[in-house]
Amino acid sequence: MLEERIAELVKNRYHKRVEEASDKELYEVLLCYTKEELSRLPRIEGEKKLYYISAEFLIGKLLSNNLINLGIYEEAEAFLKSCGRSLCAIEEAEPEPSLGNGGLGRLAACFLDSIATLGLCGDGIGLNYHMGLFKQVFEEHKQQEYPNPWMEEESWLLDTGVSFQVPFRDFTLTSRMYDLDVSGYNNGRNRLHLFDVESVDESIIEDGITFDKTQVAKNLTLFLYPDDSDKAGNLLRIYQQYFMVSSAAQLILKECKDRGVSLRKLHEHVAIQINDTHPSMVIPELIRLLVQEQIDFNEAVEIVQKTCAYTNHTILAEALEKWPLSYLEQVAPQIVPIIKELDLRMKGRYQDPKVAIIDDQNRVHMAHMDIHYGYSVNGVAALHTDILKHSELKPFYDIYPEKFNNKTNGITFRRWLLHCNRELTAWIEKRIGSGFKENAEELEGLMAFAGDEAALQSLLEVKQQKKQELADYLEKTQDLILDPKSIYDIQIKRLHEYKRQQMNALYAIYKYLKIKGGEKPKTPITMIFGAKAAPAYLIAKDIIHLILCLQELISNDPEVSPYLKVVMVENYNVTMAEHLIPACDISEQISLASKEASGTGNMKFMLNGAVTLGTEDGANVEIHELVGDDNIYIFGASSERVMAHYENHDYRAADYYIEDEEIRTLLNFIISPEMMKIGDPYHLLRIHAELIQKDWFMTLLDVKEYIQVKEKAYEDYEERLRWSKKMLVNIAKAGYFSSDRTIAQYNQDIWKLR
Ligand code: Z15
Repeated sequence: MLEERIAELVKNRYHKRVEEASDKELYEVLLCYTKEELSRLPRIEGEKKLYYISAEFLIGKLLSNNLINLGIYEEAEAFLKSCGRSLCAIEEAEPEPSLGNGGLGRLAACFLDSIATLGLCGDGIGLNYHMGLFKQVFEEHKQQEYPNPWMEEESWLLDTGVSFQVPFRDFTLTSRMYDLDVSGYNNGRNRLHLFDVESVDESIIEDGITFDKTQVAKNLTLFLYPDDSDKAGNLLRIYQQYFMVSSAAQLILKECKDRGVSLRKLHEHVAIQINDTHPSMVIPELIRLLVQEQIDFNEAVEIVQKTCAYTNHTILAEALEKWPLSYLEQVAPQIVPIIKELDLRMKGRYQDPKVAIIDDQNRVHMAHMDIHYGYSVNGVAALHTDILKHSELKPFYDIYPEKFNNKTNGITFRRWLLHCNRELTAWIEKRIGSGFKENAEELEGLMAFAGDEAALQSLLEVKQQKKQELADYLEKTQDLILDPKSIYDIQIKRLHEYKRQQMNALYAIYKYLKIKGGEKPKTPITMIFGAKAAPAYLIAKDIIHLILCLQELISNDPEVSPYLKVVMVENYNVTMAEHLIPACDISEQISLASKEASGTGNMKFMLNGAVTLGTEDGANVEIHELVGDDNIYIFGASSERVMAHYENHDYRAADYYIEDEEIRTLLNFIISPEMMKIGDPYHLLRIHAELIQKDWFMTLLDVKEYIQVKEKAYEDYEERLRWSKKMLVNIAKAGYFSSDRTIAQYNQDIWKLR
């Protein structure tokens, strides 16, 4: 069936045999074939339906994901192989949709996979950004941004023909709905609805990623969150958000009417999950539309309150959206009186200005609206939810203790194990059977092999193969040469000061100087970075510059380069992560405690047998509890201590610089003549000064213990079988972090779909 249909498609389209077609042609045929198969899957239905609204869905490539979930990957691979073709090579031809920045968007994609896998009726709703996130290119050791078009003539998108009118103050736009089928693993399908503007015009993009921000009808869905550092950027973001939620609200009400559901009972048939505050305007928009449907305002508020649930993903103040009322007036004045009324009602009940929706500067606190007018507020890891309850959102927790709940994040094992690490999957299956593919907790059964030398030895061989494969891939795609015999120490995530890539860079300096001084590591070390910086985040870009300069300095130093290599991969994205994670020995999760809400890369690494070097932050805390002290490297100040420093304003980086010679040496190397010769003194001086004068995320507080603990990890790596046991325990305990578990909990506690 599969064989005949694929051969037929190749013949009809290209008048070729499978053996003769190009990889790109075969990709297009597989795309077409897989779409046919997807359309045959039954839609998942239910009395109650979830809508997961998110500004980002970082779905990654979809071909192998769909083949795996359809249960036909092996068959397709075997058939192609019999024609002398490689499915892996064909996958390379697929463009990656980059409809997300990082963790938040990737989480939404993992959730869609698990919702369908659990057979829950739930669709995603988002925007169809034509260029997605920018493409990162390194020029003169600096990040440059370019557009990243990902939509081709043939794609996974289905034009539904469904469209809505979205009313703005100065004009009305027509939204058009494009769908992606979301297959469950051995289950039916849901959909991801991506709304687009019919009038979008890619030709207004100038050089790089700049464009006329005032031409909203032409630019609305061009890019994912473009520069928001100025007013035009902020306004555009509000335009995008309102466009998304108005389309969403209209779709939800339309589907209810089509199902014959009375809108007065909306909450019995619909749950809406608001992913961070980007979709928060769905609350006033739904109220507006229900009132238009002749429902009384008070009742509309009650209905919406029983329908909407909010997930918080950060406590970083700058990431919590507060829109000036005047901006909302400019974009969508029709929701402003509703927001004002919602605010007045709460001001009548609670006098504490900390819980006001509209503050004394006339800014609308989107999260506050979600908490007052939703029925659930959840954090994304145990520590994060604790901080929300007892510190960040304490005044709200005091009012609504019953609304707060934790849902520790998770990842889909289909992509982050079965797809990206087939060798490890086979290794596991050989030992505990295939039940773990349906029930991740069965990985625990691997604990029986903790003393099995043959199993531990072969686990090391699997890791070695993935390291070799990464070296081959990076050589082919980025001209980078890796030593597969070295330790792979990897930090991949968005670039942000709180994630502290700068601390890892200081380690590179430390090690460089040690090697120069004659202390060579027993096993060579490869430090791998991957990170995009927001275009307007200057310090983040300086940190990239620092890392790229170190990369060059070290690779040009024959005394050091056999023992230490620093590489920063270009344009880090989901596809790159799928190559890097299986090859990793040491997973860097070194955020300043209290700042990383959860992290999800930490879980992907653990599942692939990397050992974590991290702080007690986000989900690292739960990883630590699960694997125990012997199977993780923990360092750094506790979240309590960090929060106390902020409260008391008593952290001074300069004191560390002045009083600690070792720290001074590391920092001063940044502006040493050898570095200034390679890099741009302006940027190196700026990051040097930043670390001494501000260091807002307390690098210098933790850097010495970080170095110490990392040295210990490298030392332990030498005892290969003991190390392999640590790897095994990490894999065995990773079951908890399956997004199937996370979604089952969302459903049990929040959505109650069945
Ligand atoms: C984002 O990726 C995250 C939080 C945000 O508020 C925004 Cl705007 C983007 C991340 C968190 O930083 C990370 O810790 C968490 O694991 C992830 O969301 C998913 O919850």
